[in-house]
Amino acid sequence: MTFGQPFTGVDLGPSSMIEEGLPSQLSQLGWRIENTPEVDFATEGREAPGARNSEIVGGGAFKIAELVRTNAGEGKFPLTLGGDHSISIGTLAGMLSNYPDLGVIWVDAHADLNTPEISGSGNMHGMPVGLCTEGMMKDEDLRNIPGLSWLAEKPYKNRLKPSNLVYVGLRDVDLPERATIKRLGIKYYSMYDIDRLGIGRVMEGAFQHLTESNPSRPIHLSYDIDAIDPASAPATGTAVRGGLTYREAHYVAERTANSGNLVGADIVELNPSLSDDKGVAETTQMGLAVVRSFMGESII
Ligand code: 5AB
Ligand code: MN
Ligand code: MN
Ligand code: MN
Repeated sequence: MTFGQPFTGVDLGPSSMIEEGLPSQLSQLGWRIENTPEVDFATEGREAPGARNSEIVGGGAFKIAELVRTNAGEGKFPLTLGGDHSISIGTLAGMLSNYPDLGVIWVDAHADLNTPEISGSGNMHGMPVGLCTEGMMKDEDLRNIPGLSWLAEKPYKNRLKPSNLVYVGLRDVDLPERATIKRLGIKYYSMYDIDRLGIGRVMEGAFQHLTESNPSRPIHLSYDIDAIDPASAPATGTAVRGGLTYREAHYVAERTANSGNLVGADIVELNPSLSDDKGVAETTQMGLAVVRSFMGESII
C-alpha cells in the first residue's frame, strides 16, 4: 500500500524484509509461519474531500481487516508488513473485531490521529488511529467516505477505547491532534518524556496503564519505523529528527514481547526507494531487528 501518502516505493517494504530473511528468522525463534499472499490493492478509485485515495486505501484496509480478523480468530498471530501506515485501519479494525477491549501501543513520531475533517494533508497514513478510535468519527460520516463505509458495519463497529491506547515516541503532532489527545485523555510518552524518564520507566508506565485493570489484556503493537531516529532508519517517507536510538527502538519491542500480552503487530513505513543503498540496508536491518525483538528474540 502506497496510497495513504505521496511517495512511491513504500509498497516494497515487505518484500525487502522478506528477501532479507524475515521468514527464516522467525522460524528460528520457534514460530510456524503461514505466509499470506500479498494483498492486491486497487489503483484507481474515488475519494472524499480531506481523504486522498479514500476508496483505494479504505478498500485495501477492508481486505486487510478480513485477513487479520480471520487469522486472529483462529488463534494465530497476525504480523502485518506495510506499506504505509494506512494499512493499520485494517489491522486495528480486524483486531478490534476479535478483541473489543484491545490495548494498542502506537510507536511513532506521529499520532496518526487525524480524520478527513481535521487533517491538514489529507494523507490517510496520518488517520488510522483517528478512524478507529472511539469519540472521533460518526458512523454516518464514515458511510459518506468512499471506501470506509464497512467501518460503520458489523463486525467492524468496535472502536479502540482512548484509555486503551498508549503512544511512544511522539515528536511531530499536528495542532488538532494535540487537542484530541487532551480531549480524549490519551496516554502518551513523547520524546520529551523518554528523555525525562528513560525508556525503561516509559515502558513500565505504558504497561501499567494498559494492564492495571486487566492483567491479561490483549495488546496490539503498531510500529512505524519513523519512530526510530533517522540516523538508524533513514529510508522512510516522513522522517523526523530526534527519535528513538538504536537500543531504545529494540527495548520498546523487547519489553512488549516480555509482557506476554502481545496478540498482533504491524511494521510499517519502510520505503526502500527513499535512501541510498547503505541507508536502505540499515533501515531494513533495523526493521528486521525490531520485528525479531517483539516476536521474542532476547539477548540472553
Ligand atoms: B505516519 C501528518 N500528521 O497527517 C499528516 O508516517 C503526518 O504514518 C502523518 O505516522 C504521518 O499528514 C503519518 C503531518
Ligand atoms: Mn510516523
Ligand atoms: Mn504512522
Ligand atoms: Mn511516515
